[in-house]
Amino acid sequence: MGGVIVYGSPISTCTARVLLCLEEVGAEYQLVPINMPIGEHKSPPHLARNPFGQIPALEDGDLVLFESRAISKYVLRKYKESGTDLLKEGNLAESAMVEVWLEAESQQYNPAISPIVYQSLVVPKMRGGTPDQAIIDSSLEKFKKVLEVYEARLSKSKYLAGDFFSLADLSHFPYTRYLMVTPYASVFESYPHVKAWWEDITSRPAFKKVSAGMLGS
Ligand code: GSH
Repeated sequence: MGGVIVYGSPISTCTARVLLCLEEVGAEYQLVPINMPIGEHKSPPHLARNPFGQIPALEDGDLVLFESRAISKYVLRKYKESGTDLLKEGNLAESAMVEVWLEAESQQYNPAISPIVYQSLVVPKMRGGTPDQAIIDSSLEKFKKVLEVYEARLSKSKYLAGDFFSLADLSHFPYTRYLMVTPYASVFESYPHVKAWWEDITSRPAFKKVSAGMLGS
């Protein structure tokens, strides 16, 4: 099998981000599973790929990359001839807006949503523990403030960076996909433009395919 190699797990949010990019551009790739429950992500062969001992990592010949958002940009640049342009690098203003909303995803959206998903999904289903409701409640308050900003933005443009689908939208998928299988999915009901945006992006074939490999499908 040819193409790039992704080391990760289809249920991991950061792996899903990279797989979505590969699916969007129609690239040939191989997903090599890393067995996290037995600690394979901390083993010397994987530490050689990702020195932080995390997934995903991507290998393309001699080039080895980690950090899912950086890998995503590499994939989209490598396969730009596919005709799927999710970075808009030919337009200074559009590409800057893609970067703005990618940063918003990693610096604002992700820190607010990830503790909700971790406590309400990962802790009970994968760690056999009891969710910490205080963490969920305070994160929900933070997340609602972030969603207010998103609601205002998405009432002015169809997608986050403008009236075009981009990596900025795609990057929000993995954690939001997991929030939707928690008891807190209903938080989106108060934000109609965010809800419509979510329904739009999840109708894409790449999203359906990657989603099918995630938990709670
Ligand atoms: N910023 C990194 C990225 O975007 O790739 C985060 C990677 C990350 O947190 N990966 C998780 C992981 O490997 C799985 S989704 N966790 C195990 C650990 O941190 O030991």
